[in-house]
Amino acid sequence: MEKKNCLILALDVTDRENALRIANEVSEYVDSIKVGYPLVLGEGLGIVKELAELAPVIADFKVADIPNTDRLICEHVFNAGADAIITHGFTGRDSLDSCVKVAEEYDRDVYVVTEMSHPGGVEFFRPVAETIAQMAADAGATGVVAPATRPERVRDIRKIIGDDLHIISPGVGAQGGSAADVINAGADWVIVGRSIYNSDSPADAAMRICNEMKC
Ligand code: O7E
Repeated sequence: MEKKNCLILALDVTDRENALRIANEVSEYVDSIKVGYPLVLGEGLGIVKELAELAPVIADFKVADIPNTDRLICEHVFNAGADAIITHGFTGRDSLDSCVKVAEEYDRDVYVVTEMSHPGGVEFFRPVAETIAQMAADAGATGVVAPATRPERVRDIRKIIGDDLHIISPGVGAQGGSAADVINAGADWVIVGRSIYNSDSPADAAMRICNEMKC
């Protein structure tokens, strides 16, 4: 993903018409569009190809299965036109290796969740987040997902992965995180959903976040 605006749109609307309208309105401000279960279950995987004409698509399926099933999911998603996939790490190194291998075959990206941004994200992830971050680096992932709601954790995780891996960071706006703070803490991109797609003017909302980050 090319870094221009440091902003990724989380497009969690559930219908095609709204998805394409919002994506069109904000495409000049975002480096990528993250698509997950809400939209794909609503409209099918075909929406990925349509959105990919506007911006690179990150498929957020938080893949968390045995290596063979992970492989099948990654192949489907990359064949559908996604530029990157998001996977969990707690399933272990062999599962992650499987995703990285497919991504290398397709020349696509893999991001691994470390600690999640919501309050419950500390319950189980906190004790293992650093270990997962180290595994992501060892496995050759493109980057990790770390919480914008806790910039200090982004700092901790950056220390572990060094400068070679990217950090993409959700939790800005609706979840209380600040885009500028988390970029200063070491994130490469913020992932923003509701503050943009629920706004009366998604383009203005996206532009404001870009201006705040001065990326
Ligand atoms: O709170 P919003 O509306 O700005 O949306 C945030 C998006 O990031 C939403 O799609 C949610 O599923 C996702 N997300 C988190 O909010 N927290 C996490 O810890 C992880 C993710 C996520 O997308 O993980 C993969 C990047």
